[in-house]
Amino acid sequence: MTNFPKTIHFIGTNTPVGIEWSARNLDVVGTIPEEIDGAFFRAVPDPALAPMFEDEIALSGDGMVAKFDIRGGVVDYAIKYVETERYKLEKEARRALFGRYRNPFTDDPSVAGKDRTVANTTPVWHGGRLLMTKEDGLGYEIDPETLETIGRFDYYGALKSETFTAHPRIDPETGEMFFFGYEAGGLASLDVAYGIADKDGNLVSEQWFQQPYCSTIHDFLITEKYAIFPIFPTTADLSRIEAGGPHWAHQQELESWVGIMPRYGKVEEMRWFKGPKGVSAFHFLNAYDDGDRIHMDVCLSDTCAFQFMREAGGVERAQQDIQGGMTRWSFDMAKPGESFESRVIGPPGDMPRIPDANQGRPHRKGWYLTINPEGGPPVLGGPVGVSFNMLLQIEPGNGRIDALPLEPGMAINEPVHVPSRDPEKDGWLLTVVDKQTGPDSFDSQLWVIDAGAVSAGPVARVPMPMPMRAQVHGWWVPRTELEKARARHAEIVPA
Ligand code: V55
Ligand code: FE
Repeated sequence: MTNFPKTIHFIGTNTPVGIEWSARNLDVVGTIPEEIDGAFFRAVPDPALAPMFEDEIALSGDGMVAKFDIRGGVVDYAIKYVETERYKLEKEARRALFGRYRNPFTDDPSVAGKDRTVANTTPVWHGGRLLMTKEDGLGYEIDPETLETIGRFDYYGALKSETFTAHPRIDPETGEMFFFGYEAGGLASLDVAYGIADKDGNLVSEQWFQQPYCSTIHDFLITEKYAIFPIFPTTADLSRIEAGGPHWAHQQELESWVGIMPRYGKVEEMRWFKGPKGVSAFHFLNAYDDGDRIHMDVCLSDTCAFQFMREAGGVERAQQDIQGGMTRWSFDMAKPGESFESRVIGPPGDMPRIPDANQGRPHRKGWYLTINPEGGPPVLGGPVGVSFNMLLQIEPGNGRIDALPLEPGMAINEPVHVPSRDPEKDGWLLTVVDKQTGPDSFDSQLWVIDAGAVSAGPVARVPMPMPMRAQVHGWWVPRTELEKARARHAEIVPA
């Protein structure tokens, strides 16, 4: 793979791999607990072809869907490309036809009007369906057993939005999926679609509203009562895009906003709260109701984490100079006004996780990734170009922090959480860890970590026999869910 640009987007753990492969009965060092029974799906961007432009970025890599299938302490692995319309067109042409990130005006004229999404951000499981998602388009449905692509998923024509978030939220009690799509009505439009699918995966509502300016709404939140849409000032401009320029530019002088509406209410009930200027967050740990108050935990930074978005907005700030912290924003819904409270509850970091059962409910613990200042120079790679090298556990209630720092030259990807059958236990974290062995070469391992004892390190490790490109997000699906989906499919399509 020597024909890729030698930029941060294609070196280190972003070195293209481009190999579809599978292996059964991988070696396990240590013992994987029996109660870990299911599939760890991963979204891995991996460009199949060298880009049209030298300034191509990591976020445009073709989506690959990977699966660790774990049962009885045994691990199987497989990874395949998501066969998006874009992937298939470029495969046929044997060269890149789609140009810059989220800019169709830079494409080869032969693909005008074709679906540009690469479905590379989150594998989402809901209603017995696996979707590979990216926020610039609709999800692609994937066969969870073969990893083959079934096709673009629009709820059988019911969904009107042109886009579907990579961060839907699922209520653990009702099984409903709450989701949104921004730029729902087209490139740089202010339209945001807010949707609900019932536990069986049927679309039951879709409402549209307008955001204050066209921002990148990467993630949102639900509580038992509310849906929460945070808006940060990284904005799109249609004339800039039409001129072939960047889709996003960070505007340091612009306010942020938080829109909050009853989650089963009408979008007209949205209340807008005004936040600090210039801040940014891509992910939220969780939110919950506390009487009339709402608390939400934000992976907040004082500017946008993506260099190419800062540059486009004229923000000159080196990656290592970005400040931030895990920040709790608290809203009093009984009081009028636009203001809310803010306090830092943990170190800076991102890729947060809570147990699925705590979604929208109070969380006692949360896990996320950070850069350890004492961990040596961070490994290059990942979505923003530098990798995390420490796993953190926070307990917002008492301020306690536990950490698993990695050795210098190591990188950690976002974990998934697997619940324990023992209510006294915190469950397990599964994550892929990379150790640098050369400029663009790594030994990667799947680690199984006791979520209640992260500093103790992994209880089991699975050395991987092939190179692994940096993951974005993952999703844990218990065996019972996989089997229910398989049984339902067998009813519909008798073997
Ligand atoms: C993110 C990731 C994306 C994207 C936009 O993590 C934002 C944030 C992997 O793709 O297109
Ligand atoms: Fe994300």
